[in-house]
Amino acid sequence: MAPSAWAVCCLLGGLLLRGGSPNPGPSVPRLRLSFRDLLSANRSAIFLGPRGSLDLQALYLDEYRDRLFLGGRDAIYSLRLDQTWPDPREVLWPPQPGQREECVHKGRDPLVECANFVRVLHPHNRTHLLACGTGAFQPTCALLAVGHRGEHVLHLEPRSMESGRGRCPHEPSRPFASTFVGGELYTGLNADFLGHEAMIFRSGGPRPALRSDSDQNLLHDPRFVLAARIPDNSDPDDDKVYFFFSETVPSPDGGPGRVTISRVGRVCVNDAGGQRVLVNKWSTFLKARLLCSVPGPGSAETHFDQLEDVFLLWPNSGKSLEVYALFSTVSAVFQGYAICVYHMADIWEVFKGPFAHQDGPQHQWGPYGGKVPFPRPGMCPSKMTAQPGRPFGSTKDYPDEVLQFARAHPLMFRPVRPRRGRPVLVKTHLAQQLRQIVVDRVEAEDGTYDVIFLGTDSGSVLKVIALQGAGSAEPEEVVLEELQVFKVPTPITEMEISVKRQMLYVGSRLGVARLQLHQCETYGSACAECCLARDPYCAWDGASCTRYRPGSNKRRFRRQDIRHGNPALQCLGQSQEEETAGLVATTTVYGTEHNSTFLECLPKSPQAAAHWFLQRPGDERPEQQVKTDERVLQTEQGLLFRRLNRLDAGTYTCMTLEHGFSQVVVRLALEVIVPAQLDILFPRETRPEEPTARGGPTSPYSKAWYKDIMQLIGFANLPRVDEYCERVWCPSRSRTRGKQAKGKSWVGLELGKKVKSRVQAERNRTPREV
Ligand SMILES: *[C@@H]1O[C@H](CO)[C@@H](O)[C@H](O)[C@H]1NC(C)=O
Ligand SMILES: *[C@@H]1O[C@H](CO)[C@@H](O)[C@H](O)[C@H]1NC(C)=O
Ligand SMILES: CC(=O)N[C@H]1CO[C@H](CO)[C@@H](O)[C@@H]1O
Repeated sequence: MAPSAWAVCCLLGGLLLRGGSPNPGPSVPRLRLSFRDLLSANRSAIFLGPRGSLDLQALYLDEYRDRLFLGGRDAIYSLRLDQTWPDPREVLWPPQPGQREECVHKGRDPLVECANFVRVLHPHNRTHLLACGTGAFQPTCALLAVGHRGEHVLHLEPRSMESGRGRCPHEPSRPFASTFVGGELYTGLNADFLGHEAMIFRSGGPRPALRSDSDQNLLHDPRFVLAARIPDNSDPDDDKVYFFFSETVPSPDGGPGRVTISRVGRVCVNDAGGQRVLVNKWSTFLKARLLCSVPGPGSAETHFDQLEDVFLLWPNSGKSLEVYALFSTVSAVFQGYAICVYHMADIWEVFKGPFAHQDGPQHQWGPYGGKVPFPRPGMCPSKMTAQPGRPFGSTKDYPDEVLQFARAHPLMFRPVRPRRGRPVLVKTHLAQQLRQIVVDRVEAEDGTYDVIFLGTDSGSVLKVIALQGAGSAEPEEVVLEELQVFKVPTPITEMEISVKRQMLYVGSRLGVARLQLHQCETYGSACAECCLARDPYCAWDGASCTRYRPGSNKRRFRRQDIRHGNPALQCLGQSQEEETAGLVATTTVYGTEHNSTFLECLPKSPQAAAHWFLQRPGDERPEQQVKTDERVLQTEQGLLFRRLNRLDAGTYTCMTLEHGFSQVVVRLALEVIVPAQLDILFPRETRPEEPTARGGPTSPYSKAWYKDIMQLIGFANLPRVDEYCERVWCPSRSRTRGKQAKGKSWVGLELGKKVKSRVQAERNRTPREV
């Protein structure tokens, strides 16, 4: 299995690489905003608590009370969403006396494990939350008084403190999922001290606690990601709690070894266990595989089997719920991520389909072909089962035969396939890992788009759309923004969206950030820039780039084109700026013959491809595309002449092309100074200061004057290029940095003026032939 997986992975990697254009493709974020950019634009605000780090474990966004509750280390916080951020309340909740010492005594890490890490925060009733923490390896739950809506109260009810075993893991780090339904807490966790005993557990109500049967091997080393109640239909008796997780199971083809597989599992809310069989155990538990793979050459597929995160996109009305799932590959040699979308209706179909059956541990799995008893295992006691003459009002009434069958067949035979049979997005060769997913369905002028927010392990959030092509074409990925939410690289562990507030709440171990979903003015102040941004939230309103609101009466003025991002069509005559785009001022720059020189052109968007055109002096023909060769190189930052020739003189125009829209970025008139002129211009003692003493002894005009550009252009040296430029050649850069004047020569402008006046003076005095 391993070698073929290798081959497929590498092929996939290759295909994906080749699929992209050599220019920076759309998977490069069109806009990158740093931590500082976000803060200074009021796009984000951050809360790290009074000690500079919360050790955040749980986040509960309470839109009813307009509050954000945070579970940290030995503390819980409440932040008001409707006030100037953060206005916090804090309640300290350390472990019970003696527990910390006991935890250390049992050999646990005093810093990382022996504290009360609050991992559960759920609404209990209108005035209280249920909170559970690891309690230094003795899980504890308590009720937290938070007050009515409009109050900002926060305190623990001391008398409500009770054991949290089965309701909260012992450790802060182990994957865990929980949900609170009808006064009861459903958890998917490893419930024992050693973390070996995986189970789905229900507790907290008047009914006896229910758990999964540990003899039955229902769960194999699971990593729980999400638990949620999802109604099947309008009959509340049919309501189920769904669990999303990955597990490591014995190889399904009976071979040696174990494989990771992702699952959706479910139990009925009204499951009461069996009467003689499965007493106080789940009698309705079923699970199915969640498939997310990319077809490879032949029949080989690359599977994304490790579930990282799940987001439930609730429909407005009438439609079925959509499940967005973020997966990663399990392979040690190939790191890739995929996002697959599942219709809830397809998940229900799989649970209605055949059960998986295995004749023995060494046998292949197949569909169960025999008779399935009634009520069909997995069915909740409801109107369907309580038919006249069939009095199944509770799972306790189910015949033993049904419970035995359920016990032996917890797995469905068919996997759940994603919408369109493949991922909406595949990401490989990423510098970061992806951890969290949140999706917002946005109405735009030309359709509805799902904007995907991905939390990375380096403290940033990617904002992405996947454009579905016609027919079977691969979806096109557009990375709209990369937002560095946390100052230091730290994995993002929580993400919640408030559509009402148009905010994303992003948590890492350090703390939590509030991030606006969009800030349209950041894209620029011209129609073309707004259009090229292709952000479904934003449109050109005739004067600026602003939030697009469907159905508003200003609608006919709105310009937006998410699918094609074509400003030529959208922005015709929309602003002065576009009409005068061809009139970018020409800047004169100088280079010395036989030396290297560099003409810089920094496109606004990394997705734009730059092209250089040259108009030679006295040439009547229209400007020609610059021919590059060994001597003249085009780099991502501009045009590099390794050795300048006097015939290189002329006017260079750098144009960028993005979605068929071309824009003049910079226009530079290059004058070539011949060496003889220089010696006259700068007698040795009055030459400009040499930044480094690297000039060879034979060079009459030091090589250091230009420094070795090749070395500077090297990728690793990029920051140094700017620094160098700032210090030596561009003292006036900050003053001249205009909207369009992004280009500059390595000969600084001040210096350029000086040279020019000297050249003029010398020309007047000396014979032309120098
Ligand atoms: C920053 O954003 C918040 C939330 O949108 C808003 O309440 C606040 O007034 C803004 N502050 C400034 C200075 O713009
Ligand atoms: C919520 O539950 C707590 C504890 O059971 C109780 O004291 C409180 O009165 C309840 N609040 C409401 C509004 O029912
Ligand atoms: C590196 C390089 O080509 N340096 C040249 C710079 O120009 C002078 C003449 O002004 C040449 O002598 C150097 O060799």
